[in-house]
Amino acid sequence: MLTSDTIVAVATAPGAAALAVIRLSGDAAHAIVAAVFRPRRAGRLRPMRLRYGWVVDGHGALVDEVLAVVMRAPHSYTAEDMAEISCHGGTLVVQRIIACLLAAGARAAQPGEFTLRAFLNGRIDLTRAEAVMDVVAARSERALALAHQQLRGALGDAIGQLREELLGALAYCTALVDFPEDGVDALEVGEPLRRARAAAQRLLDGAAHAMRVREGARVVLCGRPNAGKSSLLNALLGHDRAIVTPYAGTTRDTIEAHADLGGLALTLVDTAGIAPTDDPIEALGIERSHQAIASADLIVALVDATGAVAALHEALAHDPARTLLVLTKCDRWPETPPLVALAHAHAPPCAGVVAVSIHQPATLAACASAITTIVLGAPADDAGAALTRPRHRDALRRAAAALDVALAGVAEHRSPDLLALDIHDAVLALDEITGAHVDDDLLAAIFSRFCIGK
Ligand SMILES: Nc1nc2c(ncn2[C@@H]2O[C@H](COP(=O)(O)OP(=O)(O)OP(=O)(O)O)[C@@H](O)[C@H]2O)c(=O)[nH]1
Ligand SMILES: [Mg+2]
Repeated sequence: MLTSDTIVAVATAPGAAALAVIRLSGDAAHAIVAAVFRPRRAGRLRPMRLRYGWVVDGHGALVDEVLAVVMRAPHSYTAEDMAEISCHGGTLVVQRIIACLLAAGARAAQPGEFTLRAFLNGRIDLTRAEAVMDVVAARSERALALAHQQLRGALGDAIGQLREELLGALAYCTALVDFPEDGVDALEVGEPLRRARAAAQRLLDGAAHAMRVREGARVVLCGRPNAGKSSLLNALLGHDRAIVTPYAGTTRDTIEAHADLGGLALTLVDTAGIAPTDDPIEALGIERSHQAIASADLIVALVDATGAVAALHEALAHDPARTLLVLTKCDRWPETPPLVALAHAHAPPCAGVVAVSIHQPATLAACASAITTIVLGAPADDAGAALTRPRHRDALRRAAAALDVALAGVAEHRSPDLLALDIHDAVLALDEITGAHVDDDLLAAIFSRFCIGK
């Protein structure tokens, strides 16, 4: 391991709290903590033993009552010598302790610098480093489960297996370069390449699903005034977020709310009803509705099932493939003929059709389930491994393209040195995912999104 300067940061959220945790990592972490910590009972700090005492400043004045612990490299988060101080969770207390630690020789950590060190020291690969942030940022049960899976190494391991297949084929081709008269055995090279290509495809097929699970989706409720948009928003949220009245034109601005629907983090957007208007305020609201629809991952188009057929066509005018058609107020159907049959018969193909009533919980559950099913798309079928970021998907696409070229080369009996070049390209693309081969700009971009102290 390289020698490293010692970084310090508060690892807990700012503000008043029961506790705050300050962490240090680097060669001098133990010495710096020892310089500011006065244990109640004499004796050195020993690894993994929590000690009770006080932090004192350079003049010997008491700063706070704390618990301190040190960890010895490589048995720590960063794989370096580390220390943690649990103090009272006040903004000023934390600032003063950090000032003491800086005065004793530490330097303030950059965002994500602890996890960056864990990566640079080889304790975790880049997929697991990213998963650390995903665990912190997870807004839904599924996103958290996915992040934990990746933290345990599911994606890193899957990419590692792919890489092994390729390295075997690469070694074979490289060995043949000195014996060109032997020619490439199409099975010896083709089989591992085909296996790797198929595994890459399975991961690529599940990428959209995994990214949705991680990022959530923006679901926009739209339709004519009075269609029941705000009522559905409130029903899906389980509380009254938007005003509902019998008067058309109640909602004038977009209203956003976060919901965990079926374990998926969704941003639900209620909009002003779309209808011809001379009122300039209403027109501004409608303009916002159109903007919201344009930014939607899924458009939920509401049509009052007791209303006019024309509304059906309007509802599917935006982007039918991204639209779930929702026929509302279905509790009223015994009195008025439903549009359901019409919707199925006349609507252009859309992502789905459901009927709801805010008075019938089963219809609301069906609507929620239709939303999450459409948003999620096809699930990945690779046990646990998933491409959770565009960066993973782009790199694996490049690996797959290089493999396609190599496989075509095998079929055309191309020379082993040329095959080796293509296989090597594929390996490099895989190494970008795990970080075995990655440039500093990408690392800086990834870790700058971390919080300080992580
Ligand atoms: N019977 C019945 N009435 C409903 C249902 N959903 C909404 N309503 C009623 O329809 C009226 C309009 O509902 P809103 O949710 O305000 O409709 P909206 O689409 O948000 O209307 P604007 O904000 O004006 O565009 C209210 O009186 C609701 O109580 C339903 O499922 N069944
Ligand atoms: Mg409304």
